[in-house]
Amino acid sequence: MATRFTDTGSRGFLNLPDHNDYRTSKVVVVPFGLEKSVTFARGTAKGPDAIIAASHEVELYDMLFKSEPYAQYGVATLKKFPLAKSHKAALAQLRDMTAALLKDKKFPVILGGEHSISGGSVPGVAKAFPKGFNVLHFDAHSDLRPEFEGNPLSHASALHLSLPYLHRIVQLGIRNTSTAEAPVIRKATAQKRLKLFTGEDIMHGKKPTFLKETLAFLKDKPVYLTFDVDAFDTSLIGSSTGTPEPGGLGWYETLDILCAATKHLNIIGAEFVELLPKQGQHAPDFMVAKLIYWFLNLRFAH
Ligand SMILES: [Mn+2]
Repeated sequence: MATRFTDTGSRGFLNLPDHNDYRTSKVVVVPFGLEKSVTFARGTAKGPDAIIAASHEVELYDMLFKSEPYAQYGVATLKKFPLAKSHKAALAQLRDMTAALLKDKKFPVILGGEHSISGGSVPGVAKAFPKGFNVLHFDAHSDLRPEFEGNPLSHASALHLSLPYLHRIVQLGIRNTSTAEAPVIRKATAQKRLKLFTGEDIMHGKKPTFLKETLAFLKDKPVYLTFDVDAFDTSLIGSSTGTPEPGGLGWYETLDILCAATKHLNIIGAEFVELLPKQGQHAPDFMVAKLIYWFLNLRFAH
């Protein structure tokens, strides 16, 4: 394990030279900049590098905890490795890595890359948690298309690919779904496997009970977090994501949800996908890096 999963020395996520050893770190960051099925703006392959570079500017003192919580968990970052050539083989590669890390009692943080990586990570979680697990999903899009433009492995099918493996899923911040997804949503909702809350439900007060319902729905099993950065309102994420949608989550609302989720749910791993870094626009890169650090603090220092 240690030979395959070695850290990047002093320049991994957050640049923690004294707390980046694989053996002693609870968190392992996996850069997985897969970009195979992107249909609108391109460039998400550069997401992991941009997040790691921006993380070096994140202040390690967390104002919520009034300390530097990273020392309590440690973060190893994997050396960049070549992704398998075909889309299918790359997903299998990520499936095996995710399962191996979880079986090694690590907390994987996978940096995409396009959202179709869930088609690898989620089956990997299923291997490590054969008694079942739930998924908490932040996104502007429900990503439940059986296929998109003839491709069942499309980023627009990320959660459709994941559905057979998971027990239950809650989708938060959704503002865009499609005719093809409506029957999938109806069926999974009727089976009590899916709850979907829109951007309006959360940000416009349409469903004030969304958080309570989310926690109650997911708490019976371990939870994997899949976070598409286009869940954020376009005023925050701008054009630094492939398929932006207006009307999304704010920074404080997102932190509030993650604070409650880390307190009440057993989150066992996470992925952050669809950042498309743009030269000269560093605010979204920095926001995602800080989001991941503060999420880890909430997860491990609560
Ligand atoms: Mn999305």
